[in-house]
This record gives sequence, structure tokens and C-alpha cells, in this order.
Amino acid sequence: MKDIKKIVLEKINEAKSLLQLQEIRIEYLSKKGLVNDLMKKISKLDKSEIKSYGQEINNLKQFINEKIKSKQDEIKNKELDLQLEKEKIDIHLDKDVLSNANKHILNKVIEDVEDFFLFKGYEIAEGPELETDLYNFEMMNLSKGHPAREMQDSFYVDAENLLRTHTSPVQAREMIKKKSKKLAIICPGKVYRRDNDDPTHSHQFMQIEGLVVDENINFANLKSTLIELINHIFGKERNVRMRPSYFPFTEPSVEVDVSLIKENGDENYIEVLGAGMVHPRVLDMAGYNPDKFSGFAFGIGVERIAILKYKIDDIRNFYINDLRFLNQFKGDN
Ligand code: FA5
Repeated sequence: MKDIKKIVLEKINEAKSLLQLQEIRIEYLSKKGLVNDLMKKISKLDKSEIKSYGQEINNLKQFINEKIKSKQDEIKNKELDLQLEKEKIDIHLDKDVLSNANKHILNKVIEDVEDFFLFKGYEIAEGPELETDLYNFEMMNLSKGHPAREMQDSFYVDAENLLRTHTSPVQAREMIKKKSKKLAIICPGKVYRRDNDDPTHSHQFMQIEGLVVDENINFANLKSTLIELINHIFGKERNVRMRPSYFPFTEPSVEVDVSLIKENGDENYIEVLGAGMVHPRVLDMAGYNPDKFSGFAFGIGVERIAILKYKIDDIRNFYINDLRFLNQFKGDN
């Protein structure tokens, strides 16, 4: 019996599948199996030997059953592990997808301008996109019925609220917050106008407002700040044009154009910002004494800067999420 146990144990240990185990079971424990054959010999034995022989056979049967059962469990667990390994779901994002991600060029422009002004000590301010008539127009010296309101066709929500047409209302909001203390802020954000879309105009675009108020601010401060900014953004190879202009909230006022050399060599100018010395009435309405304080302000068109910097032929390209357009500006985040 000992030999049989040894042989069957070796076979069970070597078995690699449930099928092989089943074959061993048939060989030893089925009706025509070895254990049954041994059982049949019982009739030829002496009465005195029957009991112990029967016990040995039962013992062998139990031994084989137990070993097959534990090997079965072992094989099943291995198979389960293999299956789990195969079905494992990797919940991490593909690293290739991540390396494809890229900042939108409008965000790059905003961050570049922010870096320039943060270095000079300006603070970044924010204002609401749904603005009141009071801040969008009246505090900017555009009283109700002022003809210059028509320069910025507007989306009114009701008689007193509209989507802001420019970032300038942040000027008044920040001056009121600062309660007659000197300030230097910029404010990037979305603005909305009922403009007809064309290659350089959109009904929704972005501006970066700037405002500096102190005791001795003059036009030279404004001009040097703007020239320095444009050199920072474009390098020195672009020509800059400063034209007299009109805004009800600045006096004097200017508009600034930057040159773009076309492929045929022609030079084209695109307007990038409006600016000027803060109008005394705007200072006064926001609680600043215009006899003591002066200031300059500007409003930069973010898309226009991107159009010039990256030589984009149509402003609508920024918003349509076409990867063929966006992927041209991959890298240098
Ligand atoms: C203004 O919005 C003034 N608030 C700017 C300002 C601020 C002047 C502070 C003085 C002091 P204007 O409407 O010109 O001005 O717009 C400013 C800039 O926004 C333009 O120079 C242009 O670069 C950009 N811009 C204007 N309209 C559009 C448009 N429809 N689509 C894209 N960019 C535009």
C-alpha cells in the first residue's frame, strides 16, 4: 500500500490541469480503478486479515481523495490568478495621451503678459462676466444715452445687466476696493459684443485690462510700459504705431497697432490695444481725488496678440478645437 501511495502522490503532484487530475481519479477510484481491484481481493483473504485490509483500502481511498482535492484547489487558484492578471484594468491614463496635452495658445499669451506685469509688481484682479450697466458703462463715463455706447454693441440680459463688453469695469471695481490707495492691476477675462464675426473680429473674445493709479503718473509712463510689453511679447523686429483715439474713460486716448509682414513682403498693421490716461471723472466716481491722483489704463486684445505672434489668418481658428490647428503649437508650454 505504501508504494501505491507514493506512486499516486507523485502523479498528483505532477498534474498540471484539472483534466489530468480527473484521469488519476478514474485510474484509482473509479469502478474499474485500482482501489476497487484491490477491494475485490478481500474475498480471498483469511477472516482474521479482512478487517485490517479493509481499513487499509479505505485509508488509501481517503488519502487519494484528499490529495486530489487539495491539488484541485491549488490548480483552480492558479487559474483564477492567471485570469485576474489577464483581466486587470489599468485605470491610469495613457502616458502618451498626457504628453499630447498642450496649453491653448490664447492661454500662453495671457500667461506671457501676466509674467511681464507680475514681475513689475502688478496684481491680478478678476471681475464678473455678467456685469451691471453701472460698472460696464456709467462708472466708465458712459452715461445712459451716451452716443459712444454704440461703439460696443451689447448683449443685454435685462435693462440693467449685460455681458460685459470690455474688461474696463474692473477698473472701477478695483479702485472702490482699494479705497483711494495707489494701485497697479491687470485683469484678463472674456468679453462679449454683438460684433459680426470676421477674420479679426469675434462676438466673444478676451481682453487684458491694465490700470495704474498713483500720485504722479504721466503719458510717458504709459508709453514706455506699452513699448516694453510689445518688445517682450514680439521681440524688437515688429513696428509699432500709436494713433490718437477716443475713449470716454481716458483722456488723451490712443490705439496701438503692431506690424505683421505678409508672405508677399507687404507690411500689415493690426490693432492690438486701446489705452490712455484715466479720465478725471472716472477717478472721481471711484473715490479718487483727481487733483491728487492720476493714472493710465489699457485694454489688450488677447486674440489679436496671438494672431500677430503666431501668424494666424482667422480668429475663428482659436475656438473650433481642430487638432490640426492646435497641434501646430505643441511644446514650449
Ligand atoms: C476697449 O474695449 C477699451 N475698453 C480698451 C481700453 C481700456 C481703452 C482702458 C482705454 C483704457 P476696444 O473696443 O478698442 O477698446 O477694444 C480693445 C482691443 O480689443 C482692441 O484693440 C482689439 O485688440 C480687441 N478687440 C476689440 N473688438 C474685438 C473683436 N470683436 N474681436 C476680437 N478682438 C477685439
